[in-house]
Amino acid sequence: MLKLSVIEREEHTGRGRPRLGVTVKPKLGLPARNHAQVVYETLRGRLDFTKGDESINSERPRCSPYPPGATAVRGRLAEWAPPGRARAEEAGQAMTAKRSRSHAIGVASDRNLALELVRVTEGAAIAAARLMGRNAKEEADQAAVDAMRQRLAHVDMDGVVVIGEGEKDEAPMLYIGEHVGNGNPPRVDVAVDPIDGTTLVARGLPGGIATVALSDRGTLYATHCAYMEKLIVGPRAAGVIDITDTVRDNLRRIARAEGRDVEDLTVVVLDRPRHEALLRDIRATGARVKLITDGDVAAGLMAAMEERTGIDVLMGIGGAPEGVLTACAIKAIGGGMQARLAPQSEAERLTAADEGKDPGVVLQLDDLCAGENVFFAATGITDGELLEGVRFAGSTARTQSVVMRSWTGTVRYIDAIHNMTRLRALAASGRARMRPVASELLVAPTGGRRLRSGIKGGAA
Ligand code: VTB
Repeated sequence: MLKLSVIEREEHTGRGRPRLGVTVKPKLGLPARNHAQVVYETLRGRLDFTKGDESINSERPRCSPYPPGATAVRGRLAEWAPPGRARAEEAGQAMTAKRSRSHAIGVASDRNLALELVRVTEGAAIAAARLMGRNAKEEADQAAVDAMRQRLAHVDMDGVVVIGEGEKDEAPMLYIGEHVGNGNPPRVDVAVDPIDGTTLVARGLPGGIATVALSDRGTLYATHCAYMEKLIVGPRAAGVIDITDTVRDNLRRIARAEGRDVEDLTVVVLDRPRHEALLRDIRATGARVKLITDGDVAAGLMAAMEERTGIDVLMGIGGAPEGVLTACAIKAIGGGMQARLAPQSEAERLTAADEGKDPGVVLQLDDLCAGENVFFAATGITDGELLEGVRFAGSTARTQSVVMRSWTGTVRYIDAIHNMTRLRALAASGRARMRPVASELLVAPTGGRRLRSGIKGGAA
């Protein structure tokens, strides 16, 4: 016997009646064809088919009519002949439309995609951490990319990489424009940095993280420029920053907003020759300085989460992709961020010009990330101030991650223990849906390629 749950919502369909929906529970285990038939009859009977409360792909394959997604049912609806192919196709489209609405990213379904993304960053972090301190940046990066890509494929989303490892020709995986996810709604822009701080990981230094962000399709700032000037603060000072103003005046206003003296502020800056004048200006105000060698995504997060980290401001020029990723997290934290493209070479100036972008223009947080539904996840690779790194102990790997969602502003820290013995066994038996990549399972890596587009690094 069929078990259907019928829901009534106050919300209207726009056709003069309330939405009256039917959910056919996947756990019933109906084969795709029978499931399609029930959905079809539901739609013909003028009910709305809804499936918003749970991830179809999270159902156990044995029970689910859907694997590898709702495509099977949609396909069935479209091909199902009686009582008329056209109507069946119509029903198929109706179902797709309903699903798109009910899966509006993170709102109607109240789905927190960041909780799914954390599995992606955990995998990348474990894979990269196996190669910590080997002075092998490319191998570590490759391992993180492999793991991240493998896991992204299982996320219920129709994603396009906007911030990635570079151009398709240079980066065979997670390249800009690559489609990721299983193709189901929601439609999202994806920003990835499988390792922010490859040098840190290669040298076993603190602060390397794996990170991913998602935002509604078309809402992330896309550029091929490599460098960006950034000014980041926490929520209390969000309204007082002005990247076009002097360092002194910015720090004075930030200190006032924080209810502190300028001397009490800590400003984090990438340790680069290009920041000589900036550092002089900061030191002249009496503010404290924290220099980092790499990893300005984590540093930007720390500046925005000043309560927890003791860092109040991030200033200076870092990676542009890192800037967009950071902006996604700042949206959830509620901090303040302004940026400007900061070309460091003639080639980069030409790139900006080709894109029709003026490096003088101030980019506000919403220019970098215009989405209302933004999800961010990061997992520590090496021990850092923001996150602990991966710890291996016999058959387990421990990870620490932070996940954020802009809609609610919730920030969660997630400690996880991964049973590598069991994962290894599942991988060997072919029963793991998400097969761990070689380096996660301590299998010797096969050698890597440098994936990231090579435009950075030419300048001081
Ligand atoms: C920063 C840092 C990154 O790039 O964004 C930096 O956070 C900027 O580029 O970890 P330069 O190193 O050329 O200054 C990274 O170091 C990653 O490449």
